[in-house]
Amino acid sequence: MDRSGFNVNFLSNLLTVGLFASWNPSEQHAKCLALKSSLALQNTTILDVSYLKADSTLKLQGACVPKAHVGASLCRVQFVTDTSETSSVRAEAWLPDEWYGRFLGVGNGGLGGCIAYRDLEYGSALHFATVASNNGHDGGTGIHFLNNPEVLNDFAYRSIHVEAVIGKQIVAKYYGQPPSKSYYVGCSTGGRQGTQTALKYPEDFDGILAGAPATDFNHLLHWTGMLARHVGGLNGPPIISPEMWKAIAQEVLNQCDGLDGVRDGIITEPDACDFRPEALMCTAEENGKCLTRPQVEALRKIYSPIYSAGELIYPRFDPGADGAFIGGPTLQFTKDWLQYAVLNTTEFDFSTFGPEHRKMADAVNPGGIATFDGDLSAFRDRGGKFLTYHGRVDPAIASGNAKRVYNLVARTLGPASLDAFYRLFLVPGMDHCVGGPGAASFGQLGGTNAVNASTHNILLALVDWVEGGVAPDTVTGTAPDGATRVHCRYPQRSVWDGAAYACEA
Ligand SMILES: [Ca+2]
Repeated sequence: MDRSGFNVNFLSNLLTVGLFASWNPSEQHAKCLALKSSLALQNTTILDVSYLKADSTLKLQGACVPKAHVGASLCRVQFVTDTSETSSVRAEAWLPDEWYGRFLGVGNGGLGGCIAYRDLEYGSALHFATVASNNGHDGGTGIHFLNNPEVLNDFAYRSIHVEAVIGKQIVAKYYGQPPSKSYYVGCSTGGRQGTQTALKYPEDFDGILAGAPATDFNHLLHWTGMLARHVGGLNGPPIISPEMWKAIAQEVLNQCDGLDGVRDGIITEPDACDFRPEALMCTAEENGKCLTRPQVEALRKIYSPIYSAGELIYPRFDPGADGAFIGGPTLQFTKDWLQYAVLNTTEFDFSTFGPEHRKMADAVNPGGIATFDGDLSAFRDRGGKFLTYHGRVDPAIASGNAKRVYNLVARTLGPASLDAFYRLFLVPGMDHCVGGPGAASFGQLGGTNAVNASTHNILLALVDWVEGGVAPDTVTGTAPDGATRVHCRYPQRSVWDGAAYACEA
């Protein structure tokens, strides 16, 4: 990645930090291999150390992906840290030759289990010493949680702490000095991990970027199961076909696209959309192009929040999000979580799934997974900065949950505004973590990095905030067609002024 693209703030911060490592490839190569015998870390075994050349392909064995791209020349340190007598976290550090003095921990996805190689590449190419882990188990299923509460603990709160504690020691040994600042990035489960880390280990990171956080985890998985139950997808095919979902998506746009002032295929504020599925109801014979009454009733349910005895359990499915996603691969997370983590059993009939399983999950709350706690005071008071974002057509995690968590933090801590340390950017037209028709590329992990400046790259914006005290007012995203749009921080609103979107308090 070209350094010349960085904006002035970012460069000036680098000069202030002044921690460029001496950079001589053959020297770095030798220093790297020397780590094999010189690293002595608590509860940790060094599995391998290798020097990787820039722009090369790394073949992987036993990983979730067969290969990884290496952007910058770097030292790769693979290690495993025992976290108890029955659990361990396997991880690797990618230490770029050209290091700007910063540490970066990265998260995982789903119930994984998978070292995030693209994130390792992304971070190291931006000159961070970057560490990723397997989250305490290998692969994407929950079977490893069965009869193993310590593996659950790694998943729920410990693996990122291992990355920080052991990773920073590896960095200090290799470069001869500790990192100047430490950052974390992750999305989905990674967003939950970042949130959990801010709550539980506030000293680990100076800046945390938590995308589409899977916070209130038990309720999220309950909602995922209930959506499938409503559309009949728990046992067999859903009652709404993919073709019908396309017709529903069109009708949602017919009713709500124009609410923001522009018919552009994007609903800026889905919470303003009072979608009436009855508009598509069959007036005569069912013909596959209109909705039956059970289908209308199912839509009424998914577009309503889940309440229990007056308590909000989880927000509604966002109008505009892809309904065909319901009952898809993420439903397995709900089943695995209930079976292996909550019920801890080898036999579970998922067809019986219902509200009583939420109560069981709440009661057990394995590993303290919930991550629904507004007390970020320790992280705030140590000067930490928290950036979060959420796509408004995210079918995997309702964007209403991001608002809900923001307001939980606000009423727990009590300030008029969280702007001083916590900012949430809502991204119209963005799917889960990345993608969608909106201006969904802004330097978040997994997304393409359209413009390498802190105005357009939320990771660099976090660096500017932590190191330069310049907080991002907006984040500019780039759409698939190259168009850009300014995204607003909650609770500001995105308003069309006749020519462009602007943010209004
Ligand atoms: Ca619109």
